[in-house]
Amino acid sequence: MSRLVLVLGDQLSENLSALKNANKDSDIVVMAEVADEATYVQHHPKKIALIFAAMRKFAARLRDDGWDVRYTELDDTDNCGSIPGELLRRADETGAKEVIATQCGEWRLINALEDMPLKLTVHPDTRFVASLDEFNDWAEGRKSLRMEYFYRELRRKTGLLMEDGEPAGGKWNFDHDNRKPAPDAVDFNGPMEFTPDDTVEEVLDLVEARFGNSFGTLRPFWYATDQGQARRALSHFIKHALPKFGDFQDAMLDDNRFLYHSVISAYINIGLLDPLEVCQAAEQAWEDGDAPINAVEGFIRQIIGWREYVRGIYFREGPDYTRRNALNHQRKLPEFFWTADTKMRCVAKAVEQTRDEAYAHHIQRLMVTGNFALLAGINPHEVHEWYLRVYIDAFEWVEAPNVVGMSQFADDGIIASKPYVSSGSYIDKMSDHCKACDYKVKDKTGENACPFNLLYWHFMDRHRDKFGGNPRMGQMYATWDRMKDDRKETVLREADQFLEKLSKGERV
Ligand code: FAD
Ligand code: DLZ
Repeated sequence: MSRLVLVLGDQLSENLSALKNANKDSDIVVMAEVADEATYVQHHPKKIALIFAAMRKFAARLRDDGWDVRYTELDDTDNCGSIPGELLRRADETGAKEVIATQCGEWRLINALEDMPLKLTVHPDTRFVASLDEFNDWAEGRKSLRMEYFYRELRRKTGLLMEDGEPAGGKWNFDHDNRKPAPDAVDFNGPMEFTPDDTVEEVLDLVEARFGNSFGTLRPFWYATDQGQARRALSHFIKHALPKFGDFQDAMLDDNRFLYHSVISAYINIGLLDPLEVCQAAEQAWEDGDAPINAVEGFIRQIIGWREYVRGIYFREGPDYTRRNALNHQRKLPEFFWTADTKMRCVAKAVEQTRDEAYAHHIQRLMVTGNFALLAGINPHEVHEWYLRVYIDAFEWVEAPNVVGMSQFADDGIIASKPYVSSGSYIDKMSDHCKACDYKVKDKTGENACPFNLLYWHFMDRHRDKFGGNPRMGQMYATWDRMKDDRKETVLREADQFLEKLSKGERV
């Protein structure tokens, strides 16, 4: 008897475990564009377009390869609107009684599938370097789960940048050579762009009609939507940007949205690129003498280090992770996260480019929008929902640990050993935003003082009970303690005034 093989919108890989465990001659692939997935948060229209277009192309590829694919388009009249509903409908249609799936990336959908009245066999998602069992074995019994040590295990496992059992270049980590301030000029023109073909155009019309009012600009749409295009985008990055990736990884510029970043996270996350293949391509560039070790090691660490590690944390910590709020932050997300209407130029720039591209690079996410939300005490669940909505690469398994854990410290330090907070001077050092900002980054108090300067000390002061004993923050508390009392009072008063304006929805 036929079985149904579920392929989700972020599982578009030929070597998907569900496909590998199915029989092409007798089993039936089910793929469905459904309202539940398209609306469980109000995704950026570019994200929905990428997923639907890539799903349609992948379905065509599977059919060419001989699979029987039952594909439901969003506007099909008999569309049941949810993944379990579509599976039940296809089971009715075909007489199938069993579903084969690959573990999906959000607890929400895992639970919905488990509740479905059909026999379900779930295979592990093998599109990662480490299995969840390997992560849990590594994590078991450790006092703290620092990414760096897990990363080293995966370097050994993959052999990436390893020479005779030792790290290539004599060090595991070359960050000391990275993270230079923003360059005066960037000689990379950004990610490879693709003109929409007929399939993509059809999807863009659909998305415009159904989701055109959501936050985010749909057109121009330039993302890759199949494996061939994604591989070309990867090669373009390796050749033209990887050599300087490390140097300017943390830099930000008013007039350059991508600097030397790869912009491939969405392609990896939905299955168009394989993470190991990406890392091997970067390693090859180093072996060929085309990219320096600091760039290549830094890039590989993001993928086999951070990406694998946050996935392990998401599944280890369980479904309540997105509700954690260790610092009891309760302020509402300010409206300017949607409008970009703020005098803080760095924030306005990050939100504008998020709206236009569904993309911001790591430091914009962590040290601009994330930093602001943490300093201002925004409710971390609201912050989490914002990130899940606005970025093209956002799926809960990767988004939530980055936001709830790394950026908002809401998991009480499982991921970060100290909160990622900074005053305006960090943003000034790493970017050119402050030069043209309405606020003055050099002003620590007063009418024009950069809000990051005020809020930084406010954060440190109000969370002293939690962080006062943290050795990595001792120096900052010592600086605060050395400040004169009247100066401290001014800083805290002005920060309070700023936060009051923020809560009232006044323009800040
Ligand atoms: P590059 O800077 O070129 O890095 C190369 C690759 O490394 C990325 O494509 C990505 O696959 C991987 N990577 C880098 N950093 C991380 C990380 N911290 N976690 C996981 N993978 C990483 N990444 C997502 O894929 N989805 C998200 O929803 C997401 N939300 C984030 C939210 C916050 C608050 C922060 C601080 C980071 C988040 N990240 C997320 C991680 C990172 O910012 C993005 O992966 C990266 O910006 C994507 O751009 P890029 O492809 O140009 O990456
Ligand atoms: C994100 C997304 C969207 C917008 N739409 C669909 C869809 O219509 N059909 C589908 O199979 N998958 C979609 N996805 C991806 C899923 O939301 C994703 O598989 C889960 O969140 C688990 O990661």
